[in-house]
Amino acid sequence: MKRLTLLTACILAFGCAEADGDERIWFDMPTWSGAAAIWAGGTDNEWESKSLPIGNGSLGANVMGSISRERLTLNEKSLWTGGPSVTGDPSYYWDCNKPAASVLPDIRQAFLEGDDELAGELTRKNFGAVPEQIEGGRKIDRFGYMTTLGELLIDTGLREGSRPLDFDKAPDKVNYGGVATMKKEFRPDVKSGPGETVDAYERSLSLDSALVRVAFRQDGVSYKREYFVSYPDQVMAIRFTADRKKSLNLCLKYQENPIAAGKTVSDGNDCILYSGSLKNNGEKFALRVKALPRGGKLVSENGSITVSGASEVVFLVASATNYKMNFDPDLTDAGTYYKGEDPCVLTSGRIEAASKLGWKRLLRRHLADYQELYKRVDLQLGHSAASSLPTPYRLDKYREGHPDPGLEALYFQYGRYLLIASSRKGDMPANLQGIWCNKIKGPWNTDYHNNINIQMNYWPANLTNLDECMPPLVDYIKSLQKSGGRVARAYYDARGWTAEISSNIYGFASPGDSESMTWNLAPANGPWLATHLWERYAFTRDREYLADVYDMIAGSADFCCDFLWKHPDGYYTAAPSTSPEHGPIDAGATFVHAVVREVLSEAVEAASELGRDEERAEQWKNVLGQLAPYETGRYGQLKEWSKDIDNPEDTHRHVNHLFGLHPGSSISVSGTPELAGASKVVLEHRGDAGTGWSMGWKLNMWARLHDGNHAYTLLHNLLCNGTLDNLWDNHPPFQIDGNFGGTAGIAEMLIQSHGGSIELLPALPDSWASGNVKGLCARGGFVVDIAWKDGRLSELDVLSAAGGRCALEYAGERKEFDTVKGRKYNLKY
Ligand code: FUC
Repeated sequence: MKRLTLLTACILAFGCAEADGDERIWFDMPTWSGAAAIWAGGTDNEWESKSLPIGNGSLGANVMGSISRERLTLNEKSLWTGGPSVTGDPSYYWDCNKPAASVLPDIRQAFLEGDDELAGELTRKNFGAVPEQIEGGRKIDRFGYMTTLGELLIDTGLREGSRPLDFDKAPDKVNYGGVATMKKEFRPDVKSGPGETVDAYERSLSLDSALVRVAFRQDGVSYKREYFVSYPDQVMAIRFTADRKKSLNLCLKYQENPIAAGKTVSDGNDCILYSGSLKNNGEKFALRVKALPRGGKLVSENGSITVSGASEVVFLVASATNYKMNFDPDLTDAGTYYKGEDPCVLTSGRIEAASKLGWKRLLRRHLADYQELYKRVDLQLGHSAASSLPTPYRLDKYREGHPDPGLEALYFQYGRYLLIASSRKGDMPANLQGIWCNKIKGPWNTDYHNNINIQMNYWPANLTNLDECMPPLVDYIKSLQKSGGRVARAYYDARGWTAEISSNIYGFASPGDSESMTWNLAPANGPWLATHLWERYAFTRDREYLADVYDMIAGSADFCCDFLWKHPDGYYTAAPSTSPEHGPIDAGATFVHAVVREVLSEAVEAASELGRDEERAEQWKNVLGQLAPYETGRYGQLKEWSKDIDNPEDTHRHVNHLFGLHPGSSISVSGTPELAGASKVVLEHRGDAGTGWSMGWKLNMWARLHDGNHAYTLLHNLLCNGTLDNLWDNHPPFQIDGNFGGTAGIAEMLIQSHGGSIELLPALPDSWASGNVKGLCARGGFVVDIAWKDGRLSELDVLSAAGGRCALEYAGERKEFDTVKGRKYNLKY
């Protein structure tokens, strides 16, 4: 079908896009029903860019929306291999640290003598973990990975649309302007005009309601499917309807993850139950599906559910594992993380309760829960002609250079949606793919990477009014305390705790066993995580919360004091250290000092806020006062390493040495203009391309430099070169951090509060001449609504959620006043 005709048809057929608002991601083409999980021998070219994700923080699903078979990929966030039970001997898991601290004096001496090679060699040999255990000639993977929960396949008995193109021959790589390589989206030419097999097809995710809908017509019958995952009721609910009575003939089957041992059985006449355990570590899990049809015949036998001649069918899906977060694990107990309730019992209770509620009440409860969070923030950047187009075409038009501020606002809100769907209280945090992975073993184990990725996931949380998404991150940090204390002692003879490059759901804090130190030597990652504990307080001013997390902040500050080396020149220095994930093993990487600077200042503030630890805080202040300072190099750049070896041609994706600019606060345009200038030189050298998250981070940094137009360039690049058709961030492959970095960056363009005042419109680009945003949060406990016209602030309301003094800055003008908790202030500039 020609583009023009198709677009016109879309606008006519889906005028409802307007009614639903701009806040939806949608497709006008079904995916191919013949696709199947790669691990089941299939081809799955469309999952990454065409599926629509839903979730409630623990249960996640992707809707494919194909015609003759619906396919849902499933995840339960705590379904992980590895951990202390992997060999039945927990010491194998807990005793993998090397006693490296004793080698530190030799490494430092080597640096002093100018023998960097020896310092590097000693570091490489000692700062990894002991190698993985070999059993029966096989390496036993103690770290593990999040694995798929399997898939639900629902055969519909309908005819597939015609498909002239062969999927297997799809070119899968294309280079967009030399910026980033991404998978080429590949559109099947399914006929979608009237009279064809499939007509008026639409698959959409509404951000307003966290609902996926699939709708189409075939042979004069309109079919509709709806999907959501409820946090309050802990089930996924699916509803199939048709506008001609008795025309639904469905057969639902569960496709099991082959690395598990288990069985799917029918449970009564309307339910199936899978119960099993991972072969690798014995983690137990269950999945239960129950059908509630209206009319027709229902049979459940041999592990499948068949409904024939029904007018409506609701499926309820529940899943659970026996994993339970454990902040004080027994290091001698292989099952220390598997003390959760029996997953069969848990899922049975959830399904029973949900069946009693029924579709309508489940939906109402889901909407009440979700919308309370989502609707707190509204962003309007302007309308665009392309807003009613299916998302892939809209993205194409944007790539062709057509402005689409609505798409940028949609991308902003999508990050908030994804965070609500992947991070709710009671579970581990959003991982590298949030909660959505279609593989047995996904990229980088679908784990928690501590050298940018998990932190980026949480940048938008408080800033965009989603404090309820923070508890999983706080719990994750808690889960690293015990093991992190062992790491601090073994490698640095330090008090407190830290965590190295990657973690899992089993409190893994050690390095990996690799000698590749640019990623494996990462002791600043624990302190970086600790800064998030303080940040949450800075936004909420919740003293009870601060008292709860204080020991973790203080422990991190202690760790920093101990792991630094007092160099004979008088400065506390990180030796050995690295800048992620390139360059030499250094005698003082800027990134590490920047993180230490942040966490020590925060610990000092936290102690004073709570009136605790006066003496201890003196030590923190003392180290802070003698910390190796920032330095500029021969190009005027902020130096990345202790030597002036930066290469202006280096376009590496990591820009961690600018940590003080963002997410930290030790570098700012007004407070440290020279350092801000030196940071700008670095950003210019690094360039405006990169992997998805890298562009997301640079967007935030340019916003902090108050250069709205350059920040906008990065946002534009992120959308053009690092975004898939379903608006997922593309590293490549799909990695969710860039979505969150993008959302936070857009917020940072509109409001900043890291420097002691609330800066309004600090980085407004020319492209957003007029607009408004409601509900963004600022440190100090303020909620800000602003509108602007022709590039000038026109309206301003500040709600004081915590009382206290409020300082505002706009266009060089400062206003300061005392506030009363709970009062809203309308101000003029
Ligand atoms: C860090 C990054 C990579 C990737 C990985 C998951 O190591 O440097 O680009 O995002 O995490």
